[in-house]
Amino acid sequence: MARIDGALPFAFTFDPARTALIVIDMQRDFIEDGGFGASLGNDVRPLQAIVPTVARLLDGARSAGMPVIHTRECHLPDLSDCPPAKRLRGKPSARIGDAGPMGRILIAGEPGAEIVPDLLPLGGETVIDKPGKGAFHATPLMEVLSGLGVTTLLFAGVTTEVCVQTTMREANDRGFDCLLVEDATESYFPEFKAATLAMVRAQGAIVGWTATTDEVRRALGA
Ligand code: TIU
Repeated sequence: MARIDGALPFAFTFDPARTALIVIDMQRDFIEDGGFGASLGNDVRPLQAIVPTVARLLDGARSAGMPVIHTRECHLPDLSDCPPAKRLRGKPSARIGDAGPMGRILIAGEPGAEIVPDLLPLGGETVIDKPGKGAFHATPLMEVLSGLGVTTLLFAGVTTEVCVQTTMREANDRGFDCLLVEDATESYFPEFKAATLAMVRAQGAIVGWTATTDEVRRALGA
């Protein structure tokens, strides 16, 4: 068993052989100018800043032989999996499916929907395309995790309070012990990231634990 004494709200004990790392939506559409995140009016630079940290976390997980699952929020080219309620909400500068500098916004197969070059999945790693914010909704993720026999999930990616938190809550309800790697996740809103970390840990780890990339790497012997 591995143990992170400094995890919050209390020490986190886990079996690395029954643990997977889930990296949520580290896509150009959220991290680079001209994508979906920017179209919503956000400054994408804080998200760019965590890429090296996520790379170090990936390195630690891969060195430990831990399964890695990458997700991508994106839709079919005909938008049949994008509810109008999602596409038409608000007044973004470009909507899902519109043409942008990285191809059609949040559409599978377009350059913007790809994971950023520094974090590209390796052969053999699972990539889950998801139409929702949560990665369990309308995807095979649960079957993939059952097949791997994992009971514990480590989470990284963007954005903390939207797709990462939604997926972590979905996983918590499905019986997984969940740990959010706090410096390997980011939000466009610092106060929302801080609030998410606090609410995850509150009430005796009601959603799960938090720890840093270095703490996770040390626990994995990296
Ligand atoms: N807008 C925002 O903060 N996030 C998303 O739309 N998707 C993800 O978090 N991946």
